[in-house]
Amino acid sequence: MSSSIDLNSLKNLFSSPKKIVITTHKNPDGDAMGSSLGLYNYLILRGHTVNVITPNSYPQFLHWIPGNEKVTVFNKHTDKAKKLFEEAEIIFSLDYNNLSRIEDAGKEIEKSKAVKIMIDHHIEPASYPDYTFSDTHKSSTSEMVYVFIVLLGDKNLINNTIGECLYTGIVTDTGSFRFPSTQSSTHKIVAELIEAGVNHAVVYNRIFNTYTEDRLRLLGYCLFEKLKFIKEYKAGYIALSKEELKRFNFQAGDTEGFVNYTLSVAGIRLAALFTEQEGIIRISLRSEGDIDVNKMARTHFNGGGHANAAGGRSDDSLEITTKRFEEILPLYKDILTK
Ligand SMILES: [Mn+2]
Repeated sequence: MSSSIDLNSLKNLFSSPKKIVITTHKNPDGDAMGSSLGLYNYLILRGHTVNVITPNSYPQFLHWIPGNEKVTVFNKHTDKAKKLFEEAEIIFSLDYNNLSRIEDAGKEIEKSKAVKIMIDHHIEPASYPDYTFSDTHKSSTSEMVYVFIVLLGDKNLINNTIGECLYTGIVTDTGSFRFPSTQSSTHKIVAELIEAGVNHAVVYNRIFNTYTEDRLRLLGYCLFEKLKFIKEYKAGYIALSKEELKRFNFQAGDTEGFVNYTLSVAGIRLAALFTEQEGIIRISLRSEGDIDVNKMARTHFNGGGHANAAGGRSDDSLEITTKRFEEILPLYKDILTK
């Protein structure tokens, strides 16, 4: 993590009870909720008053995480959230690097005089926080929250509750420890979490074995009927219209992870998923090795993320957007086909 942090001033900040708000990115995933609630459960043990604010709601399979009842969803309970922001003395930004990632809640953070702390692993962090813990090599923000708690001298406070939260973020953001971002430090931290009492098999079941029948059938439909390969460029994609999503009673989060199946085919190195939601096309990109989908998302799809996992959006139709995807492939021919 960044070495420019004045650790004593940071420790001092938390030495007396504070009103703290923890925020995380739009469409919160396992790492967003796991890191936020892991930090929440730690800070309440230290005697602080803590609330978590998400820009919008998040999938049901994350609702079991300890502390979930203390989460305020900004676009549902805006007045309550605004009041919490107003009263906050410390505001955390977890798992995002820029206030644009939290939409309207970002304006409240801009206005606030609270001390701002960012803990995140996405590239190019914005400069608004007073303290920035940014490490793009870390597997997950949850791993960084573990290190943050240790830095504050409180490793002994990491219990089963905090552990379950952080484990959730690590296991989801590493694709169950298979993505290249998984380091030896990741496994060492997980070992510590298991020693703190985390039952990883139970947590795994709560996260991954929670498909609805509709979601499983939507996956089957994607793989059998919708997956399109452009083998010349070692690429493949799935595109789902709003009518198709409706047919399977689509709920937010239902297509989470679907994009990865395309990469499981031998010889395929670039995968995309396009879904027509809320009047825009949402795009997920995944790649293998040195194919930089963060750059691709930034250049062509109003997005960004990590080198091997990024997202974007398009205001054009599903047809035009997938056509654009096919048309840009020749630009990356050398890297895709090497
Ligand atoms: Mn993350």
